[in-house]
Amino acid sequence: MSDTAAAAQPFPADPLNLAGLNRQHVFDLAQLPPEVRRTLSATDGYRQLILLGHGGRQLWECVKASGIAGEHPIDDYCVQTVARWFADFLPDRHYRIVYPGEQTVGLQQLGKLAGWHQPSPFMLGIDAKWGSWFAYRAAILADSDFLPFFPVDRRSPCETCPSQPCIVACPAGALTGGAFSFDLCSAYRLSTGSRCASACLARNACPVGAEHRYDDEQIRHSYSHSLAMIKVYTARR
Ligand code: B12
Ligand code: SF4
Ligand code: SF4
Repeated sequence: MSDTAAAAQPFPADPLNLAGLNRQHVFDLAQLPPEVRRTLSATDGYRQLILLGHGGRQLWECVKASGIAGEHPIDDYCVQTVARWFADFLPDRHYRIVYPGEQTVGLQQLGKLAGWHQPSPFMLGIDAKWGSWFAYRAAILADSDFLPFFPVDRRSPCETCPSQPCIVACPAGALTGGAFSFDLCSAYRLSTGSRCASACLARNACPVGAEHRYDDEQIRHSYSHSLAMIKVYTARR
């Protein structure tokens, strides 16, 4: 057995999977490119970054079952779950949750490194299993000794998607011309009678991972948050 294997601790994935945090990736901080590392701010004293995400509907079910209410029930639930996971399985390890938090962690860049993220025309990451129905839920600095994970190898479904129904489905034409227009998307989402106030028709039209599409309540919840943020951005301009 190599020194690395002897020092490595097993990654307790099952409790995270049960809690709906069913995507996990461990990075050694030393392996991360400087531009990604910079987004984590102070990393002194930590060896690893643990990236947790969810795919599909289970997380929302867990959040509802937890009874956590408030403005950010998913984030609050995830922070509590991470704290419990460390207390139960890594009680002697130090950790710091950098996402959710105040700073903008490069989550999609981390997703690219983990193999979770392939670009889609509507700017969300996509992969062949979950489609776009996944998100990043926690990024944690830790002085853990897990074996770093290998990236998952899933090709971009967009490269072999002949009719690209997402592009056609966007009522704002925000995906035409080969680049996403945040301005067209936002203007349409904010317009009176918009069909995208609480959903993205392009995302809904993508057939990949359609069985993992969030339920309507979760979609409404998330999209009303992003619509509120778009209103704030627009008011500042
Ligand atoms: C700011 C932000 C937004 C802004 C986008 C403004 C803008 N033009 O960047 C707003 C509020 C509009 C937004 C909306 C949504 N977002 Co958002 N957002 C973020 C956030 C917090 C920061 C992105 C950022 O600035 N990164 C820093 C810069 C330096 O990185 P970057 O590599 O240059 O930019 C990347 C992203 O910004 C992205 N990007 C650029 N423009 C846009 C525009 C949109 C609409 C989106 C989604 C992404 C995106 O592509 C870049 C290349 O990787 C990230 C979380 C994070 N910490 O990364 C989530 C994140 C990108 N969003 C996410 C999601 C899911 C959404 C929504 C679908 C949420 C919802 N259900 O409503 C909507 C999109 C719907 C829509 N059409 O409006 C997910 C994507 C998951 C995935 N599968 O890839 C992320 C990663 C959050 C998470 N916890 O998982 N978001
Ligand atoms: S509809 Fe096709 S091009 Fe659009 S996101 Fe899905 S796989 Fe990619
Ligand atoms: S939210 Fe609506 S306008 Fe924006 S990209 Fe999706 S379908 Fe197009």
